[in-house]
Amino acid sequence: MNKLLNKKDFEDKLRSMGSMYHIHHPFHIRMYKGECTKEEIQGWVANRFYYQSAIPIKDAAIMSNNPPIEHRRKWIQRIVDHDSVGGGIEAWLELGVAVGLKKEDLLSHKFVLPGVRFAVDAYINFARRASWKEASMSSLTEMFAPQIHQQRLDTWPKHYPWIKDDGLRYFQKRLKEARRDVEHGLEITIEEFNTVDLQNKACEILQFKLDILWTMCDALYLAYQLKRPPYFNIKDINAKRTIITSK
Ligand code: AHQ
Repeated sequence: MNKLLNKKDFEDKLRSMGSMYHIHHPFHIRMYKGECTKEEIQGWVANRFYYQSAIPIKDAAIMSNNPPIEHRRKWIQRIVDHDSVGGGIEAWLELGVAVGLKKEDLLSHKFVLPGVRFAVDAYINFARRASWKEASMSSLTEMFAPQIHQQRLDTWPKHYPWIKDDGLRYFQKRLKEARRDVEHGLEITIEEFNTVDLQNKACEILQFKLDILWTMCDALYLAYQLKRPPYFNIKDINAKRTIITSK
């Protein structure tokens, strides 16, 4: 942008970037159309656990970069939502069991693809290095998350009846939490990114986070849909990361 946007136009500009949200990635399109195999779903759940585990670490990094207390009081809830007993991390482990994996398969990160690991680690390292304001606003891809959680709740029971309903608790839980977190993230962003340069910077950061989510789907699509996991063409190696459900 080359002129300062008012608050509404700035929010609209950020929301317009939803056209690049990973809900539009071929991997997610296959998923909500019911075209994913059991292995693709298992691979997604096992790899996304690495992302989910990173969220409270990322949020703690933001807290360590000293936001004002009125923001710390709200931001700490994000860590509680994930790490508490019965929280998001436990709910995702339940999802892992519901899709036929062992909790250890997720906790060990043994199925995490290099592309997923690099994208997630880039997010954590960004949050450690960036100012609390920049790292806070990078969470705003969640403006688009309620739609993707609802889409899973609406389509998985029909398309993937082999997945026990109690595995979907995470998506249900996140619907409300995401909306609350986005409200706070937007409040910070609209307030703090208040010059042309800062508004452009905010768009760059949101693009970076959209890229992280898209790149994770790219790695998953290559490995599980196209059956091209890393080193797929190299014989006799033991760096297998895909999930062999049939054997
Ligand atoms: O489960 C998700 C979650 O807890 C968060 C926190 C937030 C952040 O701080 O970056 N982003 C996020 C997201 C979650 N789920 C993703 C999904 O597709 O299920 C979406 C992701 C996001 O939109 O950033």
